[in-house]
Amino acid sequence: MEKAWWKEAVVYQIYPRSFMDSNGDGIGDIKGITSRLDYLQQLGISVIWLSPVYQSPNDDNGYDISDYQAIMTEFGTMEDFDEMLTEAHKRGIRILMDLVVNHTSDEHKWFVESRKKEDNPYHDYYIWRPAKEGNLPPNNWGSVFGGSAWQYDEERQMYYLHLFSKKQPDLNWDNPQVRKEVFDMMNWWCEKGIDGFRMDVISMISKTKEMPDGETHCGKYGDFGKYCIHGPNVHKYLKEMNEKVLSRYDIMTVGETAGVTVEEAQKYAGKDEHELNMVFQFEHVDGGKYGKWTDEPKPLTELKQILSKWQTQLYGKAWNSLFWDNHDQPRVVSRYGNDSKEYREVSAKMLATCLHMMQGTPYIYQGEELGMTNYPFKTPADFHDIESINAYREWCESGSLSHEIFWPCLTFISRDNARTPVQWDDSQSAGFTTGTPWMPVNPNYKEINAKAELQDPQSVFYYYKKLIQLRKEYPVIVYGKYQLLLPDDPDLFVYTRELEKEKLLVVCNFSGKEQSIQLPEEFVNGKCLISNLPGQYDQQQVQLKPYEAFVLYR
Ligand code: TEU
Ligand code: CA
Repeated sequence: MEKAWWKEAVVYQIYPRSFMDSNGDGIGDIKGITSRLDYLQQLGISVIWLSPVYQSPNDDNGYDISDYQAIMTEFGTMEDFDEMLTEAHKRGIRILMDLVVNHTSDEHKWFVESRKKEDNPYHDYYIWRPAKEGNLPPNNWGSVFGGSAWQYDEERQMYYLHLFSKKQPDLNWDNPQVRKEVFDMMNWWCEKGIDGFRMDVISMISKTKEMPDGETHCGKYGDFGKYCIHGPNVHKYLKEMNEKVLSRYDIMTVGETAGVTVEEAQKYAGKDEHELNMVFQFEHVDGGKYGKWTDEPKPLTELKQILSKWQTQLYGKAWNSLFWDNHDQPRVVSRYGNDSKEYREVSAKMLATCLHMMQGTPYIYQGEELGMTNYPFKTPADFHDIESINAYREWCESGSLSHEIFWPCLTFISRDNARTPVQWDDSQSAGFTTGTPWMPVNPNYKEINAKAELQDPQSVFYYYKKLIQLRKEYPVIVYGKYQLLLPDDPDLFVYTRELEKEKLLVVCNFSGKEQSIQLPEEFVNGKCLISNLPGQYDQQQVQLKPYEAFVLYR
C-alpha cells in the first residue's frame, strides 16, 4: 500500500468557540488556540482540524460564513491566524481548514446581491425557484434543522433553497462562476500555507435539476436526500476542484459525506479517483428512534458489523477516517462507554483503544483525550444549538412526542454535549475563560480537567498519548489488514491486524461485566503494547474486568 503522511497522521479537532478564551469575553479565540499548542504537541497529534473561524453572524456557530477571507471578529484577526499557523508549523503541527461551501450565510455579499430584484452578476449564485400557486414553496422538502427547506424572499419575490437554516442559503454549484469563486478562495488559503480542508457536507453540493416532492417519513416535510445527496455532478465538481486546487499542493482532504455507502465512498476517496483523500461516514453514530434522536447506544454486534464493513471493504481501495466524537455528536464515553465515577476513565481508554488500533486516520475531538462527558441538561432552555432547539420544538411542542419520551433522547444525542468549554483546570470556569463562558462549563470540571490529568501518569490523556505514539512506531497499526473475530459476541470487540510478519490482537470489553476470552494460540505470550488495566495476558484463557482493553503484538 502506498504510504502518505495523511495516512500516518492523527488529527485533533478544535471547535474554537469552546476551546480556549484569551481575552475574558467568554468566547474561545485564535490566541487561545495558540496558547495551547504546546499542550497539543505534548499529546503528540500531527494535524489540527479547525472548525470555521471565518467571518460569520453565528446562526450556526460559524457554519454560516459571510466572508471566507476574513476572521470572525470574536475570534481575532488575520494576524492572529497567521501567528497561529506559524507557531503550529514550528511544532510540526499542520492545520486543516473547515471548508463550508455547500452554503454561505445570507449575510454574504453574494447573497445580498443575489436577492436583489434587478438582474445582476450574482443572480444565479443560489438556488432560486418561483413560488407555486398560492405562494407555496416549490416542493415539500424539509431542512435538516426543521421547517421547510425553502424560504420566500420578499425582495426578489422568489423562494431560495436552504438545506440547513434559513440563514444558510445553498450555493448553485451548477454555475461555473460559483465554482471559480470557491476554487480561487481555496487557492488563496493554500497559498497562505494551510495544510488541507475538511469539507462540510460536500456530498450535497450538486442537486438534481428537477425538484419533485420528497418522500415523507414522519411529519409533514419530504426528504431531499434523493435529489441533493451524492447528486448528479458531485464527482465532476470534485474532480474539477482537485485539478484546479487540491492537486497543486501537498495537502490533506476529508469530505463530510453523511449517508455515504462503501461504494459511494470509493468514488469520493478511491485512490485513483482524483477527488479526496478520505471521507467521514456516519453509520456507526447515525440512526435513532425518532430521526437522529435516541436514548440508547447501538447494540455492540451492530456497531462491530458497521465498523468492520468499512475496515474490510475500503481496504486497498480507499482510506478510512476514524472517529467517535465531533462537534455534532455527543461525548463518546457517555454514549458507548460508561461515564460513572467508577468506569469513566477505564471505558474512555477502552473506546480509544478500539478506534485507534483500526486502519484509517484517527480524529480526536477536543476534550475526548480527557474523557469529557455529556452535559447534565436540566430544562429545554439549557440548549444553545439551533438543531436541538428546533428539534424540541418540532417533536414536543407540536405534540408528536411527549416531553417524557423525547427529553432523554435530546439530552443523550444533542450536539451541545460536545460544545461545552474544554476543561483546562479546576479554577473558576475550568480555566477556559476569566469571564462568563458563552456556554456553561460541565459541573464535573473539578475532577475532569487537563491540569489534573497532566499530573497523573494513569490519566486518559497519557493513554491517548501512548496510543498516538504506538501508531508512529508500529506500521502494522497504520497499514495492517483488519479482521474481526467473534462477530456475534454481544460484549467483546476483538479484531486482528496483519502486515507481513507483524500481527496485532485487539481485545475490548464493551460491557460493565467481567468476561473471559480464549486467545488465539499465536498470541499466547505475545507482547502487550498497551492495556487500560494491569491485567495478565500471558495465558490462553484471559479474564477481563469491566471495560478492560489490551493489545497484543507478535
Ligand atoms: O453537518 C452536516 C450534517 O450532515 C448534519 O446532519 C449534522 O450532522 C447535524 O448535526 C445534523 O444532525 C455539518 C456541520 O458539521 C454542522 O455543524 C453544521 O451545522 C452543518 O454541516 C451545516 O453547515
Ligand atoms: Ca475571547
